[in-house]
Amino acid sequence: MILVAIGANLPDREGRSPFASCLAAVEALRLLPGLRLVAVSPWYRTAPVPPSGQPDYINGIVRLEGAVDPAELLAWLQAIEARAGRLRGAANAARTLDLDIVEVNGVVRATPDPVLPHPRAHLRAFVLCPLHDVAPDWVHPGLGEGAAALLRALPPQVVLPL
Ligand code: PH2
Ligand code: MG
Ligand code: MG
Repeated sequence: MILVAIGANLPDREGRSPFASCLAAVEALRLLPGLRLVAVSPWYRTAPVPPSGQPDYINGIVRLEGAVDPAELLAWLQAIEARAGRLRGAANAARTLDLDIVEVNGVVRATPDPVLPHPRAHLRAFVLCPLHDVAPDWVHPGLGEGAAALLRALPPQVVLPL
């Protein structure tokens, strides 16, 4: 199982909304060579983490199946982000589109890029809620806990279904 988290909180250059950018990203992810997109989560409106003056995010997650080299997948995702007008600024800066690899077939690796599973996925309700929707049986390959248990361990975060 491959899990890609999708987030956006800025309109793109053409004024396309963050939600529209997320939906366009799903269509781009359907076309990745050698992979099959098997589920798209519901979408959530989420408060920025850490709290800031940024606009709320739209977040969701897609589940794919197939074999892929994680570095190659990362390059594909960065190309999709670039097409959506993504500029690389400070960490946690507002963005037109963010595609994060959460999980690749149970691989655990500490070396970038990418570190797997995503090093902050277990701390983020905006990842774990949609993750639980598409993969309720997923277990964090490093921590041995499922999404529901990881969510219960977190302080409250604002994650509202769209
Ligand atoms: N992404 C971040 C930082 N903070 N907060 C929310 N709610 N949603 C995100 O996708 C998000 C964030 C860095 O990638
Ligand atoms: Mg991110
Ligand atoms: Mg990212």
